[in-house]
Amino acid sequence: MITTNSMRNRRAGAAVAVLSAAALALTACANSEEPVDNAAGTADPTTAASGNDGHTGHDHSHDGATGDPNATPASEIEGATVAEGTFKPLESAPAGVESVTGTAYLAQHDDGTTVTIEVEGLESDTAYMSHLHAQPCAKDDGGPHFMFDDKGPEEPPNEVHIAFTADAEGTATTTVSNDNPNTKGAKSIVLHLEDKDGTKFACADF
Ligand SMILES: [Cu+2]
Repeated sequence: MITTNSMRNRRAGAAVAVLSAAALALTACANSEEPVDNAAGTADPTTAASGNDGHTGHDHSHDGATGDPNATPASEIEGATVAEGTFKPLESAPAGVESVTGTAYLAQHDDGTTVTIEVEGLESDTAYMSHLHAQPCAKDDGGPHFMFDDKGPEEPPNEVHIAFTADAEGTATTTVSNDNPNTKGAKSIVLHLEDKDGTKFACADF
């Protein structure tokens, strides 16, 4: 579902700065085994200096990916075009998260992209990871990560990652922003366990 917010936004700039300041991040997906080509990446010097020689599937560094529960949610950014999706459990969802529900919002606006997720049915006080993905949920559970530049690094800010932690009730709401507005190739958002395989357990189509 696509909607357009009617008024201009004043707070998106602050939200974008949160992400732009931290360019390093992990990748939790199985498609992240290839070495990162930093030379083809973005101009952010902290990314280029990371010397990241490729992911081994998972680590616990969330720089550039940690959501901000207090940021202006994507659904409330003035002047934004907002796509909305509903989280459904994947067949691979293990016990504990097999009844996960929720909503994802993908907003495009003058300052870039903002993603907000609202999730219920998680395990209490548990950390998870999510990303924008390049395929619909019905195709290979969302397929590989969405990348703004498909020859760029497999990490933020070239990808959109959202680390989040469920509260005692097993719910989580958080927001991440990116200064690139071109999310045309982002078809879904996938939720992952923080296990060594980054197991996909839920997906929402945009
Ligand atoms: Cu993912």
